Amino acid sequence: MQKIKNIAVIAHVDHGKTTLVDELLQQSGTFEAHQQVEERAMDSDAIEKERGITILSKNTAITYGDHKINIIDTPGHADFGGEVERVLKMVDGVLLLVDAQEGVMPQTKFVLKKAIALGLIPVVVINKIDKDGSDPDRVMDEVFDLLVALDANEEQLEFPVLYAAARDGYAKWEMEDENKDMTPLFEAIIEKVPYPKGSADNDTQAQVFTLDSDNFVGRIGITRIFNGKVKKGDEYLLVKACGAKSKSRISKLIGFKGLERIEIQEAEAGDIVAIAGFNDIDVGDSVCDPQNPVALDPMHVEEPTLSVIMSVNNGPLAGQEGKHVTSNKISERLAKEMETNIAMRMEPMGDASFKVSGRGELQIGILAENMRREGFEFMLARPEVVTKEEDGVKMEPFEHLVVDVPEEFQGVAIEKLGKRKANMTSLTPMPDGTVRLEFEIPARGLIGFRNEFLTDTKGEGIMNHSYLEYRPYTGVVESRTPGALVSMDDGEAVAFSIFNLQSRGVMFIGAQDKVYSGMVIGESARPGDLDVNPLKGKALTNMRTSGTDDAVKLVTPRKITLESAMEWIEEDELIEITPESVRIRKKSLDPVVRKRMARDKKNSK
Ligand SMILES: Nc1nc2c(ncn2[C@@H]2O[C@H](COP(=O)(O)OP(=O)(O)OP(=O)(O)O)[C@@H](O)[C@H]2O)c(=O)[nH]1
Ligand SMILES: [Mg+2]
Repeated sequence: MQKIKNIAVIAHVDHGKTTLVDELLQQSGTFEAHQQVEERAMDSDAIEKERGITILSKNTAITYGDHKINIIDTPGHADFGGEVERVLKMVDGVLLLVDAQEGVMPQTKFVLKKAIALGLIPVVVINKIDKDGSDPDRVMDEVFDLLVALDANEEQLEFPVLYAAARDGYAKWEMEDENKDMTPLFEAIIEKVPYPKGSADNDTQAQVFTLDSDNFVGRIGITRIFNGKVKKGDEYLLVKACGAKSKSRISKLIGFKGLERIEIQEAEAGDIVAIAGFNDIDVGDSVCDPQNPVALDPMHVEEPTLSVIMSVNNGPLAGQEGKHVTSNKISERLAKEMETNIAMRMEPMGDASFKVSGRGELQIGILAENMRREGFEFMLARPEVVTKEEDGVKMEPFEHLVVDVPEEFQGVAIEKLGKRKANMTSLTPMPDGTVRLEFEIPARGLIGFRNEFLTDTKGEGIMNHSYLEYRPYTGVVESRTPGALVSMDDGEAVAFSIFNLQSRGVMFIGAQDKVYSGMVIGESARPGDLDVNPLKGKALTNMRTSGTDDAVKLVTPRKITLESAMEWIEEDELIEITPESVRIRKKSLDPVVRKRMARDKKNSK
């Protein structure tokens, strides 16, 4: 039997997981000498590359001496925490990376909590020790305290620690050691991570943790084999989480080697392989011996905490820029997403609309971004938290929030968060003159907070949050104060009128942009919406967009992105998303209806 180690690399966002995997691939000699490899090679998806973040967990395998090491790189952003949760059951050890300067952050806690609960012993890697502000001793203490707080057992508290600069390609056991290469980390993996349990002689038991597809063979399930063997051409029983069973033959078996996939004939207990041949294979399914099927526990992933209504675009510009615009197409696409993305949910709401739930705005935003790139057109409403009832009490999700701000902004941050029902749990002055504030806050209070926070801290504040738990509902939380500038006509915006409107607030559109009645074209400088006419006036020929003629200068409009729009909009507004545009509009395009609604709202207060 081959000697195998299965590990997942886990950490808070940006602490260097994917970079570390690059180095492990490089230094294990997995690539051919002439092979050109991109930086952060595991971030293979287009949006991952653009944003420099990992969204989906992905696996690779390397050979070190006589060992095969299967490595799963996981995403660090809190919204993709579900990915990490499901992967942890597939491995026998984790590398927990912690930035030597930032230290323990909200998602460090979340992922470590899950790993500890599963009984895994973390190999702690204090990374980025090359940074000027790094403080490995402090960070090491933070990790230890966190493990104690998480009720780690004695064995787990004796976790091994290494110091590393993944980007520079070295890891070491002691800070005093020389900066050489990754050998100490390879040794730690071989020595400290247990071998897989289970045996190749038992009946087959494997579980799917990721889906993939291939134009030739269709759906592929990436599985961890816990017992027995899987052989190409043999028949197995697929057992779904709901208990449904179906028999099929493995038409193709694929093994991993670096960034490549190779066809193999057979694999056995302990390994991670991809299998094709089961048309309805899903994440969480068990692949079992047909004679003696013993399914594995279905995967549990924490429930979604945020939901958004997605609906068919019914605005005046609908259908002009997208290919897929019908409710059927949207429904099909969402259903497909839910098969692979077990942390998300979808529920048809009637009226060509769907409730899409996930872990956060980024997760839902990435789905929407993918859809628009595929040619979809649709609308999104304001994100709402998912509340639930426990023993007759209304409960809502709470988040653990850490903000790092220069000292002078400490006051404003505390004040603003107080209004959003945040409860401060600690205040720590950091060596670099900033202050680290920790809070527990209803997830509702965080919706739309990022923009405000960045403005208040002149862009210098950093905020990070991660799901904590459900707690009793806290009542009304403050929301956006400025009103919207709403267009009262259809057509193309005229530079002259935009110039005149600039003094009223911040514009979202520029000259010649298409607008329609009820579309939000800017943020008003005052509370309350204002109907304005962006089409009025003469089309001046001497208008300049820049230059010294300051009498007619147009300010660059604020760019509306999918995520900034999700943060910004109010309950009575929608985001219109097409492959080419992101627009904000009022739910009701009719100004008379809006006036009546505003009056009713005022009267009911
Ligand atoms: N100074 C320094 N920077 C590093 C080191 N390792 C990684 N980085 C940088 O940190 C940034 C984030 O690295 P990634 O490898 O993408 O981090 P990640 O943990 O995979 O991020 P997510 O997958 O989005 O959670 C990149 O700009 C890296 O170049 C290091 O040892 N030292
Ligand atoms: Mg990454």
